[in-house]
Amino acid sequence: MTEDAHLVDNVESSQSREIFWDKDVYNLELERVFGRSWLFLGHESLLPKPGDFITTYMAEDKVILSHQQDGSFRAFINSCTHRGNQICHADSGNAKAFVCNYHGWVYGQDGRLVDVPLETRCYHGQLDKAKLGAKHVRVETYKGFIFGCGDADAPSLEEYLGEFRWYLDTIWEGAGGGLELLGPPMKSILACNWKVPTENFVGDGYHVGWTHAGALGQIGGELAGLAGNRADMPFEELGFQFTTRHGHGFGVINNAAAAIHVKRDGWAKYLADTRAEVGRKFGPEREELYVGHWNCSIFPSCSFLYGTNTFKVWHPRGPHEIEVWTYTMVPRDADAATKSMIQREATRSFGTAGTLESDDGENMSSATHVNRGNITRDGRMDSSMGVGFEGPHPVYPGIVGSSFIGETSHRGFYRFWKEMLDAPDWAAVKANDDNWDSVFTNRDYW
Ligand code: UNU
Ligand code: FES
Ligand code: FE
Repeated sequence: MTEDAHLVDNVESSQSREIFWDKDVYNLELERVFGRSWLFLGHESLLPKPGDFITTYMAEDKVILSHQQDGSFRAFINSCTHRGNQICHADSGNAKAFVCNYHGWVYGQDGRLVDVPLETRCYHGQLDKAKLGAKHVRVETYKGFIFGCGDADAPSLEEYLGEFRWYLDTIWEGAGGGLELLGPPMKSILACNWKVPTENFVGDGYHVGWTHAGALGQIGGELAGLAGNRADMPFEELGFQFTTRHGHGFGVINNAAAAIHVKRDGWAKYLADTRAEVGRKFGPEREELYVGHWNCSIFPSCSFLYGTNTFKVWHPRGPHEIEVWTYTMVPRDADAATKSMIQREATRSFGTAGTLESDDGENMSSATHVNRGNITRDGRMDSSMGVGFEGPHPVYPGIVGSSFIGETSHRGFYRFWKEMLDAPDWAAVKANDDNWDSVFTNRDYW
């Protein structure tokens, strides 16, 4: 199924429609993509105190993320090692221990099995509690963002983010205060494959002026000129697209950070007040990125719009459905009024019932479910926009596409997705580190 260019053809820049529909592809993704990647679990700001916990998912696996007494974070599978019942049913809270509803087994904040009702009487001293703790997954954090990974052989989170940290630091560290996430997340169900929103956020600059034409016209401001994708729009000067080693990527619209926000005084002032410090720390190119609008995906299933400041996880629910979790991303050191203004505007535009969110939803389910047709699902999809108008750049890491409207970051995402499906283990992925970008052929573009 994966040994050739059938699912993803990097030369033709096309993908089989099976990638959105086929159950075997999905099962392989659970193992080889979700089972081996670093997956977003939460942000320190969502569980600030020892004992604080949140429950979330790593793909279809339920997990508890728990703030330890020593300040570190641990994550373990939210399923009792006795008869498999879900251990914790709360979304979040502060707990000394987690008690299973079914027979009362008690797990500590660290996931160890600490107490079993009637232990001596019924187990006759034969139960080895040390072996029956909840199953742990690796946890690492980067600038307050907490990720989990189910593969002991995966590289560290920092290596996994790789050169993409050069970009992330611009906003995840920014002028120095960093970011926090406002929760609890809004939750909704979309009838689509998880890769449709991921590819949309990683680099679909093409749909912005078309799908969102009405909303952009209403909002007005910097992006109103995109509405309708007219021939006279400032195409080359709009921005760039980026893709990196492990499929993470984004598109940027220059000078448009706050463009989707109608009420934006506090946020626009925060950016104006802090951009010079970002320029001093990170240089002029990243100062420009800091005041641009980003549509971004972190491989495989975490996306955000910087500037609009919506932050999303696409939890897969089988090949044809996802659960969308939506947080708001705000600067930690902004004042309370600015944070709540950003949260209101992010919710208005990209919350569950947001104006732009609902523009996208129907396309996403349609692009998935149309493939139920036997003739349709046999076909392919095209992502060739801007092939050759991209390449390695003297300043920006990874591969850089020449415009915000292109499919450079789609190609980078699917290139790595295919690499993960094909690779027997992380050692095989690492073996490609020096030539991963050879599919982007125009070495002299920049
Ligand atoms: O819908 C989007 N992904 C988007 C909207 C991206 C950039 C600007 C506005
Ligand atoms: Fe692109 Fe229809 S025009 S999916
Ligand atoms: Fe959109």
